[in-house]
Amino acid sequence: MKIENIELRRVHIPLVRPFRTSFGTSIAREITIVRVKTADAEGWAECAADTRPLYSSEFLDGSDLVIRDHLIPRLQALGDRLTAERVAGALEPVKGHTMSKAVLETAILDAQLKETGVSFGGYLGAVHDTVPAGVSVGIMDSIDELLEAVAGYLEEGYLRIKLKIEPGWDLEPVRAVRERFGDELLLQVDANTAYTLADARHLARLDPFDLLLMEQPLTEDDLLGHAHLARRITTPICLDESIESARDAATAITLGACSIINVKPSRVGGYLEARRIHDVAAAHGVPVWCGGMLETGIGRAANVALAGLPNFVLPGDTSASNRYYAEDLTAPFVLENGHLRVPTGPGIGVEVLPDVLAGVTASVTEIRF
Ligand code: SMG
Ligand code: MG
Repeated sequence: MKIENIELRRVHIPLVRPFRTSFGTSIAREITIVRVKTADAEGWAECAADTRPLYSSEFLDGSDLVIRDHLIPRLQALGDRLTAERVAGALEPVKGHTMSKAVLETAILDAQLKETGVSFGGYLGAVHDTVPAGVSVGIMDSIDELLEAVAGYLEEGYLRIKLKIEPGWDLEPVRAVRERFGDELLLQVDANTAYTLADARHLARLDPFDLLLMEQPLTEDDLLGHAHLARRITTPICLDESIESARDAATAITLGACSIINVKPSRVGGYLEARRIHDVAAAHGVPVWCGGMLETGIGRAANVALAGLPNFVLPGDTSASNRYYAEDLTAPFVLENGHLRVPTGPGIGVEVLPDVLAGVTASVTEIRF
């Protein structure tokens, strides 16, 4: 495959409402969108790195620099031998930086699939036309505000609710949501590493609420801590931040550190590694679901395709466009009976809207190949 140029575009898009997690509040997404141009196609992807290194060590300005000075030169060195399947190997000598690697592999894969007329879902092995949608609900100022937000999402048709938790915002919001919306509601929590093993007894107090899972209670490199915690609570533990590769997944499962995995392609270096995690988990009988990083339609399209694979058996954080943005960068993803439709067109299967993109663009850097 011959690339003509790669464009790095910094965009700034306001969120429809602030999103608060245990590590901070987002009121907008400032991200880099990558466009790969070949003679016959344009491939698109978005980088999940946030302006601050709080979810993981990666952050936007650092990511742009790594992409420009350390990753793209390694792809240029491949010349015409470059394919999406060769990206990860070429970038392997660079340690870490999974989000920066993922955005390049994804944009190149999109261009490659568009050249050959294959959809992401078809390439990855999706077996479903639609995928069930959950929604991630941020930490709020009051329980009343939370209940109102959850009620609104359930009215829209969301099939599962995830509550962000932190010390001081855990038992009460979970109890309030259970009492108000009943035992049938699919409910889970995400701590984004806010607890320590010393909180085990406190976290066990969530057990009676019959949660689907507790996501990433402890810090990301504490697999052993999660394994200990798993023996002290009955709520299944799901790992997010801890899993950056299929090897991590195999280790965590073998240690008993998790019994469910949140798969985010951006966190693990791209869709090829994400599919390997799906496969490793399936081989162990461990269910997975597709996480989210507040993606625009560009990233969402590929995530929804991934969520169509057979072992994605739990609803994902793959919500509709209007959960995030008043105006998305693609035609909006909409809920249909609580589901999103897997795009079927070539590549990511959605078109980027040029006028909307131009309106949110802060700067563009073009790198000739
Ligand atoms: O895309 O709907 C979404 C966000 C889902 O909660 C979500 N993501 O830890 O799972 C997670 C968080 C990380 C992003 S917070 C800005
Ligand atoms: Mg998470």
